[in-house]
Amino acid sequence: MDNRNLFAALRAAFPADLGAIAVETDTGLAYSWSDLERGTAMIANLLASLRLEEGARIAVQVEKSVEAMMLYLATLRAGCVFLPLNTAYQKAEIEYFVGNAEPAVVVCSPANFGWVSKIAFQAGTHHVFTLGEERNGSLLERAAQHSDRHEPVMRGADDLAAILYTSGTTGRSKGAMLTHGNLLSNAEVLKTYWGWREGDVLIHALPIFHVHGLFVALHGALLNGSKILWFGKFDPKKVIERMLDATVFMGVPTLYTRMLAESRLNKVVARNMRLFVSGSAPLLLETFNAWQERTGHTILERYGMSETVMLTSNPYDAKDGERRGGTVGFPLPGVGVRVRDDQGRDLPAGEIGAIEVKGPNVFKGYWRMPEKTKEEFTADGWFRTGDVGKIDERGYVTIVGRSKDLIISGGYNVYPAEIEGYLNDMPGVAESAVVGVPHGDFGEVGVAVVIAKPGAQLQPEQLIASLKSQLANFKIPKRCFVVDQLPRNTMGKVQKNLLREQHKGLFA
Ligand code: MCA
Ligand code: AMP
Repeated sequence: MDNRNLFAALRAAFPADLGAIAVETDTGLAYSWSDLERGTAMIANLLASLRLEEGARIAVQVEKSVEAMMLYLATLRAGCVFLPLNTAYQKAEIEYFVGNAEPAVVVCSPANFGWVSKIAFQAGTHHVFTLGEERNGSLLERAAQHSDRHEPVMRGADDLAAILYTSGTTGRSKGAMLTHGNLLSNAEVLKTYWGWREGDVLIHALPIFHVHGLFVALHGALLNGSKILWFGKFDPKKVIERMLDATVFMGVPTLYTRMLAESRLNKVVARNMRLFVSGSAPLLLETFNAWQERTGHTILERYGMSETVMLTSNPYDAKDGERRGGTVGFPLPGVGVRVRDDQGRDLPAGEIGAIEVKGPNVFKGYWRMPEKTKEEFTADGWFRTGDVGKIDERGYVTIVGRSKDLIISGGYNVYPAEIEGYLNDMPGVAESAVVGVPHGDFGEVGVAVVIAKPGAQLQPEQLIASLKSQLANFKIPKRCFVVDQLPRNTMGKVQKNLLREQHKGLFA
């Protein structure tokens, strides 16, 4: 049986000259393809030496680094399951993920070892390593003792490769189980569809704990044997400075609006680029138009999910049609997209309904949540995205909203239900509602509206400070109001749309 291990496919695409540079970092480091080969082999051998059970999870919460990227590739190589965690997550969040996923190994940053290792050991994890941003920490020290030769473990297309937590709109996060086949099939489709070619160079400025940076950008470059210009953190000036040396860039809308704010951005610096991809959150038409006017390039917007990797894309080749701002393009080859009403009937072109999808890229289900998984698939096996949209008569998909209560802020998902849960647990709070309002930089941010218990005196800044001490920083509402009552419909349900309307001018 041929090995369908994703790493084997990525490794097969390495250029013949392994001495060539694979990654150049914004801190002046250079890694050859041979460094990637040897580094991932040594880490894979370290993992193999631990004699972990089949399907063992490797949970990772470390700052972005090339070594962190190698840890991801080594996890695939060793046939384990990679579980990336946002570096902004704090104690309560990590406790949930580690308790739910029960990883065999946890890798954390040296600074967090104290509290992370305690959580890990309490959850039954036997191995906790550290990995710093300066190629320091116990993981690399231990890996250095192992051979730099390793045969990728045999894996089938249906075997798990990664688990990505994507919070449930109602309460706790769900672990989306992605297989080697989900990831490889999608990477192969995108390689062709986005015209990856000899000589391409990718600018990688996204985090590597989410789908966009970890799979879409990274797999795109690796599966094409392309050099990566690696940025530990997004800095618009630095990215613009390196654009002349690159051909492909992927980002969330916030990255585009921040680069547009730089006077250095113009047609000259962008003249060697061939592709700018945007996704993870809606790209405003004004951003789409401003980019075209300023750089001469038409951003290619695409649509994906943690549960499905990429679903649709605006065309790369003009022969397939124009890139239409405000739409997310056509279903990718092999992907089914349909729009249905709430009786489950297909809607005619142009009518708005629930977006459902199907294809080899659609995940296996939610980790240890068979009931929840079943709810999210239709009887005929289509996945309910929770997005609301339409398909026009030319086949373009447009996302017009979400049925799931979700705020996408700077490309990160923020779930009002989770924030409301924390607010409602605070002394003196009777009830709360968190809604998304437009924001010039992050696209959309959360605003909290809170009702005090009779006689309680609530200070908004104290509520925010309390949230900050418990939740990832990007989730914290940017404003908090204490009010006497919340607008409700006849069924007594809070009318969040009225709250959004009331506060929509806060950050415009
Ligand atoms: C940072 N802050 C934020 C966000 N990021 N607030 C709201 N939303 C955010 N996204 C706040 C911090 O809390 C902090 O506030 C202050 O901004 C500065 O923090 P810092 O980390 O320095 O911010 P930054 O460097 O400016 O980060 C902004 C960013 C980052 C570069 C846009 O958010 C980012 O890299 N976003 C990309 C997310 C991503 O990869 N999405 C793909 C998901 P304070 O000082 O008060 O604490 S995958 C996906 O969605 C699907 C599958 C798909 O289709 O791709
Ligand atoms: P995640 O939960 O991180 O997988 O994010 C997936 C969600 O991001 C999708 O269900 C959409 O709501 C949203 N999304 C992704 N790409 C786009 C896009 N191009 N335009 C609008 N929303 C998007």
